[in-house]
Amino acid sequence: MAGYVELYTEPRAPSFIGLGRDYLSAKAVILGVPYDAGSTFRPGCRLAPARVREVSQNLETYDPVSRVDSADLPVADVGDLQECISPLRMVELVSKVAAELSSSGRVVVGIGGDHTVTLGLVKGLGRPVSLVMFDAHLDYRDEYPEGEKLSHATVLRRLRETGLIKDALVVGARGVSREEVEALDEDVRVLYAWSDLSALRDELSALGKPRYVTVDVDVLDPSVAPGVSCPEPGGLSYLELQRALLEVLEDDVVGLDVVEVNPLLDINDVTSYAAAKLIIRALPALVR
Ligand SMILES: [Mn+2]
Repeated sequence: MAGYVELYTEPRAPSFIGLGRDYLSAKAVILGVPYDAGSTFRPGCRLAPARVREVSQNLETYDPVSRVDSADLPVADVGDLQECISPLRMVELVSKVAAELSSSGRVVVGIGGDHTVTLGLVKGLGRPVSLVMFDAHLDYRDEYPEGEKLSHATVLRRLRETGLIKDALVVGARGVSREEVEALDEDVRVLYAWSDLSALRDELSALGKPRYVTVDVDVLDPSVAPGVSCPEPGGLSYLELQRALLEVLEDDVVGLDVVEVNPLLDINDVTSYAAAKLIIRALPALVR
């Protein structure tokens, strides 16, 4: 049986931290989605999967505290989804590949691509989940730009409409519109960037399970992650994000993505490095 993975993905060298492609025996699988037609401002994040893989070669994968080396874990890198222009086709292909990969309980780790790719990844889970979204923005517009229903600025709204997201917690938001805030319902909670992040634990205890986690790297401060399409001042430090992410990953997480790295706008690849390190640190929690 030729599966969707063989049909719609291509291996990419170098692989993320040198992982193999054998997804059948893996507990987590990395999938790049080089798609940025949903970027409303400055394109370029279709180049992120390749750049994040490349810089991952230069990062240490060993954690001296847990004594776990992420490069030794049962994780595979299947490469990238074939390139898509249409958002509907991208969502369809991503969801088919993600569904196949996540059967047998494998956790898919998506590397975007713009934030629209999360729609496909969540759809691929095939069951309702609760969402934790790290993002400078709410991505809750109905149309953006005017007339466009499927862009990175509308992704949380579209996710809610699919019924696949029971409830959601947005962490680190600070660039929001009146329209979005007024449209939020009580099942979407927001921990703004200026709040005390120690409130995360209480917020998580009120959130349903299982959980899908999406990290838009623009949640980081632009001084930490300048390579993003829509930077917003006042963001998290790298360690604040890593700590918060690891806290979220303590409990019943069925999928993760890291999106919106834009290598064309980056400085010395620091944003790609931040994304790669975050994934390296997240892997042990995903294969437990
Ligand atoms: Mn976003």
